[in-house]
Amino acid sequence: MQRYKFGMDEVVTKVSILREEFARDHAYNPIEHVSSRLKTLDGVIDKLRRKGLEPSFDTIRETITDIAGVRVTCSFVSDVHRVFDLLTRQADLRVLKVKDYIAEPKANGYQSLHVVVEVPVFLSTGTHHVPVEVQFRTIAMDFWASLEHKIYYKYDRRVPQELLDELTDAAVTAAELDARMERLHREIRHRTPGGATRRV
Ligand code: 0O2
Repeated sequence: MQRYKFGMDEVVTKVSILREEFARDHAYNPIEHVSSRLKTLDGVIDKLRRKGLEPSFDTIRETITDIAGVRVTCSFVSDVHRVFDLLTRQADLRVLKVKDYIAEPKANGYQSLHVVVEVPVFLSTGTHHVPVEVQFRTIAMDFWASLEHKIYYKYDRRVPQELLDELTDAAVTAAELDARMERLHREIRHRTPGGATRRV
């Protein structure tokens, strides 16, 4: 677990460096919030059971790639892609898996861009490569996902259908809000000093 924590810390540092550089050199911050978490051993065993696998260190190493998780919340969808590109292009990271739930939202409406990167962790025993899952999303996507997560816990995964329908509907509203805010943001960025807008 310690190696996963170190890998996670490295990714958090990388994102924090990008965030600081943007704020200082570009006077613009595409990253709103960064958080990280290590899955508990119970959580890992639970996930293995859901996948129908027996818990062993080898199966954990081979199949569970989100023990270390980092979440990057951005203001706009374009920022999500921008920060994703900047991180995954870094030479010491290897991209293992990408799941683009923004291009293809889940049936319940869930949206986020997930990537599993392999990070080298340098210890006294040598170099160890650990997977870290990074989830990129907008504030609206994050708002939706945290509420949905809470509802699932509250109903112990047996959520009434009308609530599920309403959640899916709310996800569409969140995506519309994202598109609208992005459009406004672009208009403001291209507003001329006289006040006229140049649409892009
Ligand atoms: P937690 O509590 O965040 O750790 P795979 O790992 O590819 O075999 P998995 O785990 O389904 O299969 O991968 P996926 O689809 O990339 O989802 C991983 C994580 O994304 C989940 O972790 C959640 O954090 C988030 N996620 C995925 N789908 C949903 C969703 O419908 N609603 C919400 N709120 N979050 C979602 P965990 O381990 O499920 O949970």
